[in-house]
Amino acid sequence: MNTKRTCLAILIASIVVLAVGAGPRIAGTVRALPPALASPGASGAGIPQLGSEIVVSALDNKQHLPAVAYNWKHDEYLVVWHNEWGGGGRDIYAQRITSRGELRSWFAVSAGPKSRAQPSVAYDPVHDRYLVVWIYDVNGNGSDWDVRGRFIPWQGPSGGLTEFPICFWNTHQWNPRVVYARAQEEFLVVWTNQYQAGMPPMYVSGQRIRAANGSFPDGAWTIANHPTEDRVNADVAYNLARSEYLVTYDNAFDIYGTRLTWNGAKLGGGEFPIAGWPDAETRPAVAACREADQYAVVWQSHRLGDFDLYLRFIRGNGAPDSVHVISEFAGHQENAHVACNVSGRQYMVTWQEGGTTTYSISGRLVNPDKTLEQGFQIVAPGQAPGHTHPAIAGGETNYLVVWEHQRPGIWFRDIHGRLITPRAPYALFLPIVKRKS
Ligand SMILES: [Ca+2]
Ligand SMILES: [Ca+2]
Ligand SMILES: [Ca+2]
Repeated sequence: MNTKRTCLAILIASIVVLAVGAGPRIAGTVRALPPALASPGASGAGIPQLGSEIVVSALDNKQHLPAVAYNWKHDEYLVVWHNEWGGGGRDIYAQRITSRGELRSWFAVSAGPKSRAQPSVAYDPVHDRYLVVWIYDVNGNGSDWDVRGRFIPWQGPSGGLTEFPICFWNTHQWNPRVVYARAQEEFLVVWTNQYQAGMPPMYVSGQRIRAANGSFPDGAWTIANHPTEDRVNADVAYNLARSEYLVTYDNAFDIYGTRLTWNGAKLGGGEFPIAGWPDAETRPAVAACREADQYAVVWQSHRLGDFDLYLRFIRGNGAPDSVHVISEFAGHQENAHVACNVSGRQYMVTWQEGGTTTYSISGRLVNPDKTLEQGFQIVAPGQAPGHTHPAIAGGETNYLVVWEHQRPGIWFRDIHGRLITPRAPYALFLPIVKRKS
């Protein structure tokens, strides 16, 4: 950080401290308005530059739940999603997109007669390939869902790298999320388990996977459970500053987290509350900015009849930090997702925003120094239900946001995206030193 930027950061920090006053109260207390509400655009960076809308996939089917990862060795993104055929079968597809928005190859990650859905993807620079994970309908009748994965080289799938089971317990596995741990050269996959009988409650498990060969250093283990409450909607971030993880989830009412060492041991006494207001807080997403040794957790809160979005910083050592409003406008702000850029210095949050029938996609840049830029619209509402379930990855010069796009007047649903480039003076992407691997 140069002198000018250091001074700017100190100035911003001073302004924020003045504006904040008393610290936020959150877990288990009456809702106090979070501190950053009055300071949008604190750094003066303004609305970022939006690239033109990208049609990621427009097959004549229903395409759902996109996820995206950034590959800095080739300066491109890989978008994955599940494609629902007219007959109801589902497959996992992928599309490469350069950081300039050019489409590269399209391919199937996993396809066949039994459904595959809910993909997640992470990038391994050492082997220059991705791990894509998803759920798989083992019996083809919905009676037992598993987690599977496949390594995908950067240019596309290899016949020698076939899909493999990650969890095949006879309970249901849902919503897997994968993250890459650079120091260990491992992936961590987390997911939710559900007994077909409905009890015991749903709980969150994890599995470490060696990036070199797909082997498991340990068996799967329980990250979060409770005797009478569910633990669901798990997400995970890896903080390279400490080689640790933060796993976040909800119990349908509040947001919780558990920090893990690189080998999966629980830190700081295990589960801790992140948001415990009287309203229902659900669907957390988490990212880590390693240069700040910090996590950002976003979630939706159902209050006064609609959803609002909030963010809490968690320090690398696990200390819960300040709470900020992402959006409290009328209507629903929901299904938030967050990413840090590849230099580890800035977050971006994206979400779906709307009323009763149709949704737009919005975004907001969030700085680790706790300044928030003003929110902006990424795509306007379209044909109901419009634009839903956005996902984001941070690159070197921009972020890629992708979402479900309802094609007007027809059953088909596509995947669209847009590149978001932050503007100076908050030039957080310049200049960074290219790492070796
Ligand atoms: Ca299963
Ligand atoms: Ca609550
Ligand atoms: Ca709202």
